[in-house]
Amino acid sequence: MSGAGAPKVTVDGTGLRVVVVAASWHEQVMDGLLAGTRRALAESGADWTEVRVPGSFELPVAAARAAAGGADAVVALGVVIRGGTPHFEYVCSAATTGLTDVSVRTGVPVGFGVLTCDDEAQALDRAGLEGSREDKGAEAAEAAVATAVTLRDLVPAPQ
Ligand code: DLZ
Repeated sequence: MSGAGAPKVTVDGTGLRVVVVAASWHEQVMDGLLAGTRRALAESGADWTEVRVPGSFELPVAAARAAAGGADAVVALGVVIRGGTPHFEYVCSAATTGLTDVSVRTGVPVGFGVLTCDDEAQALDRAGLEGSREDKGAEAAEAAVATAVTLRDLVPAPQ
């Protein structure tokens, strides 16, 4: 998927409570994603907390708990790099389907900051590090905050 055409999203997230759920595989890339997310959340004015899980497979359950606990938005960060077995497809599919399910079922937007890459070079290029072409951690945070603001102003959340 190309990053071309991405919008520049800036919103006022003051008063929003955001939970960042972050996997732990591929430390250097994760550090970049987390830094981008922190930067974007600070710029938006939102308050946030961070929780770490072992791998991207564990992101949906952490996101579900955050949503049930009253978060206005969740940002999910992870890095999955293709190996020589079908494991890659299973972890990517579980993370993607699980996070989609959490957002649709709970009405709490989940920013999708899970990189699914063929190799580490692709991941580094999207990590928001010096020399990266893209900053997917920031993009995921901006998307989550923007969607939370849109939903808040659209209709009250179901009780
Ligand atoms: C097992 C595994 C592998 C092989 N690769 C990754 C990866 O590239 N990125 C990631 O976030 N997690 C990986 N995992 C771990 C799984 O997500 C999960 O934590 C384990 O299967 C334990 O449930």
